[in-house]
Amino acid sequence: MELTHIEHIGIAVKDLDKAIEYYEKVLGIKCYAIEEVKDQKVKTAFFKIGQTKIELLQSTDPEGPVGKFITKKGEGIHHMAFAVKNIEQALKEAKVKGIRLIDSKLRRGAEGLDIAFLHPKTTFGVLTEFCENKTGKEE
Ligand code: CMX
Repeated sequence: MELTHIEHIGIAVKDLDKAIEYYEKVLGIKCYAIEEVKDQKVKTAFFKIGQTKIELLQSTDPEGPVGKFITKKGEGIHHMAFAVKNIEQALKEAKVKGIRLIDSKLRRGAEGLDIAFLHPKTTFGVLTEFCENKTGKEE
């Protein structure tokens, strides 16, 4: 597989507006997009530092993945996402190498990217996402 960079780091927060205020007023980086991803039961806010994004995630459903994470572990780093050249190939390779796939089929993530997750129990505790931008739009 070919990973090109860290696409984003996902951070679970309880209150998106309060978290945005911290990133903007303390760290001085501007939120450039807010988007609800219904499929993932989250509302997201994006920031960009160099080539890497920070994705803040507020759950819209306590039974969703971020809702459950917050209940169990509280706020904090939720996942790391790698940009890959060929997501289907990357998933195939991970599976062959014994990694448990959460998604064997691609999902549509924020910003229209094709995404898929690897289970944290087989990736040393880090929920890992692969992303490929097939939108034709520059990120
Ligand atoms: N990072 C590390 N470990 C995690 C985790 C995370 N984000 N979320 C759950 N875990 C751990 C649990 O604590 C649990 O550990 P223990 O067994 O030691 O207690 C273990 O993983 C298995 O948990 P589970 O019972 O299978 O847990 P869940 O039902 O909570 O599901 C997971 C966990 C990762 C399969 C689920 O959250 C998932 O499918 N995630 C992928 C989708 C997602 O996270 N979407 C939100 C982001 C969307 C976006 O970026 O747009």
